[in-house]
Amino acid sequence: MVHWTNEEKAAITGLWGKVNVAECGGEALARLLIVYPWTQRFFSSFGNLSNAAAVCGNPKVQAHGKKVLTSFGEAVKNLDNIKGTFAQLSELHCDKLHVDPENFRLLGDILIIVLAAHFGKDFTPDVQAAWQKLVRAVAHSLARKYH
Ligand code: HNI
Repeated sequence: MVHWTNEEKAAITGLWGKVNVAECGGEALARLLIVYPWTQRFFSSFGNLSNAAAVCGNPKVQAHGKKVLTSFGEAVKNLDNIKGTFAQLSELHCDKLHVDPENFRLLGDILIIVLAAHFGKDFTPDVQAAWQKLVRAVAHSLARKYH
């Protein structure tokens, strides 16, 4: 189990309270699809992903990004039980969707970049360190049911 200091918990929940989930979620998924184009193969039903502008303006990408970041928010609410929180989603991504778990790590790092861009100086090194730990824990939990 991941151990959190009170400072880390405060850094995570403090920033999360200011996150625009639709905006940051949409941007994070769009950037994942653009920066790592092979991730597009999971979203062949989403329509036009032919270039960066198409990806960013694709309503299905935006909606799914919001869904993913909303779900990520469950980790923030359950910092002491991230594994349990994502047990079912881990099974879904593994058994049904066959998403390579490396992609969870990539999305986590992209999310950090999106948060840094949105929050600028407020995204201090301490806040970043706590968030890096969080995105790793989420990626780890989602990858848990792979075998
Ligand atoms: Ni992910 C569906 C959460 C990362 C590919 N994903 C979901 C759903 C949630 C979710 C919630 C909806 C489940 C349902 O319908 O019951 N995904 C998350 C979270 C992360 C994540 C919390 C990481 C933080 N997913 C990824 C990554 C990929 C991914 C990195 C691929 C690159 N997810 C999918 C696909 C679906 C999906 C594909 C199904 C989409 C659809 O609706 O067709």
